[in-house]
Amino acid sequence: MRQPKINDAFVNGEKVKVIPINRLLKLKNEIDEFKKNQELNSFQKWIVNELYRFNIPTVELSIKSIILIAIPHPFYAEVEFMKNKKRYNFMSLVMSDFEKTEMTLKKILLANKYNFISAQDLPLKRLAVQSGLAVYGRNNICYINGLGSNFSFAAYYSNVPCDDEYWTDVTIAPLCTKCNACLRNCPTGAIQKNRFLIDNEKCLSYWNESSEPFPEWIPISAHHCVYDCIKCQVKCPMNKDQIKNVVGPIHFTESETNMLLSGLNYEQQPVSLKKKVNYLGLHQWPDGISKNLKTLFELNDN
Ligand code: B12
Ligand code: SF4
Ligand code: SF4
Repeated sequence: MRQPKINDAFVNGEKVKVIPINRLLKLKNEIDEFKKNQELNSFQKWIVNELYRFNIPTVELSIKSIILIAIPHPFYAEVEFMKNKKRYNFMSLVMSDFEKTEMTLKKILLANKYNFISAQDLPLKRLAVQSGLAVYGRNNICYINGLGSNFSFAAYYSNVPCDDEYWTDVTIAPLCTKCNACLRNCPTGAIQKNRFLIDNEKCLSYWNESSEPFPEWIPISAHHCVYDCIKCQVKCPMNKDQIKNVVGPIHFTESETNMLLSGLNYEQQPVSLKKKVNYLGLHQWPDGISKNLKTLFELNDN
């Protein structure tokens, strides 16, 4: 049977790659090799040893491929909070629309008598780069022509046949050889001069996704986002067209701000607040948001 034209079904800038399932074992062996030869911190060890899953699930579907989709999203949102009658402006990331992507995939695959299931905890960047969908940037984030780094990946196992032989070594974007803008703009020194792999335990995103207090070595001036961090992407020349793709301001009233500060359970939030929370993706890090907001208010009050 022939492969359906999955790419043509997506009309919002998504980029799709169908990868033969046997590449997963190849990738597992390559990551095993990487683990043997590299000194890794505890977080990296946890990711490569505990998080990644290389077992092909035993399900009714006869899995033949992985469908990897890069789903664009606005570069970031300007967000506006009211606190003690004062207005505060910060940045926030915006979620990719995973639901819509999955619906589109379902429509095209079912129409062609194929099916899929969600694939969790694959090494998505390596899959994308080695299958030729993306390249690594010096900041360790993936880039795709036309999207910059401004997308999230979603992966699915499917019974769509695929005989694409292409598989390359890890590749870095050519522009990175003459540019260090991300390294210079990283507020915590997570991007290292002498090593490609970032120190992910130093990455601001690691700390503001967690409920742990910020360590003292992170300068208060580093904080700019309600969660995560955009510093190594905003100054990147490969994102020059993405800078126009900013949404907002998204306004949070005084009472909404207080609800977020109090760490109120996301399920208990009023619908209007929940909508904003889901759009921005604040619900992903319920433990971090209140702590991050307090730090941002403190920074702006001084
Ligand atoms: C854990 C995690 C985090 C952690 C750790 C990040 C890290 N770099 O390790 C934290 C919380 C810090 C984080 C932050 C971010 N994350 Co994150 N994260 C993940 C997750 C779950 C795993 C990442 C991972 O595998 N890390 C382990 C290291 C070892 O893997 P690696 O970075 O790919 O390293 C490889 C390369 O360095 C390569 N390599 C080694 N030497 C060399 C040398 C050369 C020259 C080359 C080219 C390559 C190369 O081999 C390494 C091993 O495979 C993935 C989702 C997934 N399941 O893949 C999302 C994911 C990577 N994150 C994503 C995003 C968007 C981010 C942030 C940009 C969010 C933000 N705005 O702050 C930041 C970026 C931070 C950064 N500079 O990397 C996206 C990336 C999309 C994209 N465009 O690439 C992903 C894919 C999630 C998704 N569903 O889309 N993240
Ligand atoms: S800022 Fe420069 S070095 Fe960093 S990813 Fe972009 S092009 Fe590469
Ligand atoms: S996300 Fe922020 S802290 Fe992490 S590497 Fe990029 S600039 Fe540095």
